[in-house]
Amino acid sequence: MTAAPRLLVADLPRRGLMGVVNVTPDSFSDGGTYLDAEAAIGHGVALAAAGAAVIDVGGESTRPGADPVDADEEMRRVIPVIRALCARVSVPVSVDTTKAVVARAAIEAGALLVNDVSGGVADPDMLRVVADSAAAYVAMHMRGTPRTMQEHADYADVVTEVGDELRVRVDRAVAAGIDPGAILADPGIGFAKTADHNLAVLRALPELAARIGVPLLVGTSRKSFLTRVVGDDRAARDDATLATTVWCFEQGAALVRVHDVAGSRRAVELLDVIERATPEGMAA
Ligand code: PMM
Repeated sequence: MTAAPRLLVADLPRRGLMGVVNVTPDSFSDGGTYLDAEAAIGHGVALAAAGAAVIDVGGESTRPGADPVDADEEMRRVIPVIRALCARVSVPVSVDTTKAVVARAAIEAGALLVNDVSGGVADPDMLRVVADSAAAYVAMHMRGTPRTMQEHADYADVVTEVGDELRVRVDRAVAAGIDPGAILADPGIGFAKTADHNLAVLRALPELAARIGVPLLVGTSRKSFLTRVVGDDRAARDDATLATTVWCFEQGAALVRVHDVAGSRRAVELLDVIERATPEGMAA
């Protein structure tokens, strides 16, 4: 029998923020900044203090065209950071990996959640490792690999196809023994999708959630499709990210993955205040 999950999606706060720690030389928006373990640990501690509900640690860049990293190098990057963060922060730590051996080592180091951008497709052992360790699981949608995914950005109806493909991945995770209450699905903004596909998916988040049947995690933070609307400078990308974060929460996302936790947290607090406001104004 599989053990009870050590983290359920219901344990996370409503409108939770997943703060990103990329321990990579080449990630999309913060590559190279936190390659040093001490810098990465300090950053994770700061994200937790700023109000992150989960700290997500990744050691392999998933930007379009990125070269793969072998498991030993990935573990060398992320395991010391995960171990230190688990000792120093009170929120759950997740590992962003597609490799079962990395997931297993991360769970042994204290990670409670495995964030798999391949949704169990890249490594045939992944779902079993997650199930055996009673960790929580994020099944993300992608086609191909980060190196090839943009060649697969071809859909007749992106919302239906992403929903159906994700549903299959979630069903496989449940069949492997992962508790359905410990699974999040992620439509994979920017993964095998054009800017138009990303916008169509964001527009249809409630429909996607209904199709898939588990709560959604969404990651739009600083992604290049935003530049199509707001232009390509860093401040504009952060402004656009915040708008999409608020959109995702208002459309029912359970968790949103962001780089700027402090700014997102302020926006979430405002959403909470507006929601609780009475006819007289701010609730006591
Ligand atoms: N995006 C990136 C990496 N990991 N994981 C999930 N679940 N969802 C995402 O959208 C996602 C991810 C790429 O962004 P980064 O390189 O800026 O971290």
